Amino acid sequence: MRWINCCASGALARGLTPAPFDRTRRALMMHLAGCALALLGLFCLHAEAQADPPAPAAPAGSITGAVTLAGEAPKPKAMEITVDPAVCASVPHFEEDLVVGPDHGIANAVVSIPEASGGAPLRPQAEAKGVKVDQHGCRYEPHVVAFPAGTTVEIINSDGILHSVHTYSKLNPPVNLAQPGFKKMLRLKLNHPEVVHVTCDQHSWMSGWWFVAGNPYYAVTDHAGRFTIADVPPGKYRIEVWQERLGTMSKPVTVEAGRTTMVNFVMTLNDPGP
Ligand SMILES: [Cu+2]
Repeated sequence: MRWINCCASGALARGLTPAPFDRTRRALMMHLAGCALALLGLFCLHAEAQADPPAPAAPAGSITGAVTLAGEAPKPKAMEITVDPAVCASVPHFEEDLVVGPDHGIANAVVSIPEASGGAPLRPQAEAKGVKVDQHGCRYEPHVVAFPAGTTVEIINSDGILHSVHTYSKLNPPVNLAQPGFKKMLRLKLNHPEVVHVTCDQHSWMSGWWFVAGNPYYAVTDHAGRFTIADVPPGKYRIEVWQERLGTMSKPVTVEAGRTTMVNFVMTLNDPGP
């Protein structure tokens, strides 16, 4: 018991001169009691400090809405499959660069919050999650996938024929990797936020997009163009939508604690195509 020794030696150091045994013992006992009280006080202070809860963070908000097309949607165009038809023509092929669903909703657009504008700082990077992209019937499933930088994409070859994974990117090193039928999976890590186009040199119609986000605040629109970005810290931001054919548009948004903010985008097709 080091503290008893410490207190006892403290008592002696304070000039308790050798005295009859009971005097010394009483003085020592009183001093020990003082030490015990002081220690108790310290414990109490410590316990109080531990019991003190941290200041609660403001509850997050969320953003929800829809991305729609102004005017009539172009009719989906079927594609002619000329290579490996036994496998590639096993699923229907339509151009997927603009997929419009009910109520003009645009599927496969990516809504994100690229930056804060005077609001709460955004976490720079989300925890990387496993992302899978399958090559099935010589098309990418899903056609558009979004994930945070630092994620490793698993590229599956469920077709069992030769594909190649040819990426077009600026910040992440572009690759052109053959993936023969026996190679069921390739892994590719993407460390930098940007939009990456993925194609296949064997099947010219194959086209996919990987949206590498710089933070956890993004969502891919569903078949009806709807999206939700949850758990956004309250603050002012710029929210942006990207669509492979229509480009990008952005607008300011204010997220309030514990509330859902509605944001809708109406995109315009300037080039209706042939
Ligand atoms: Cu291919």
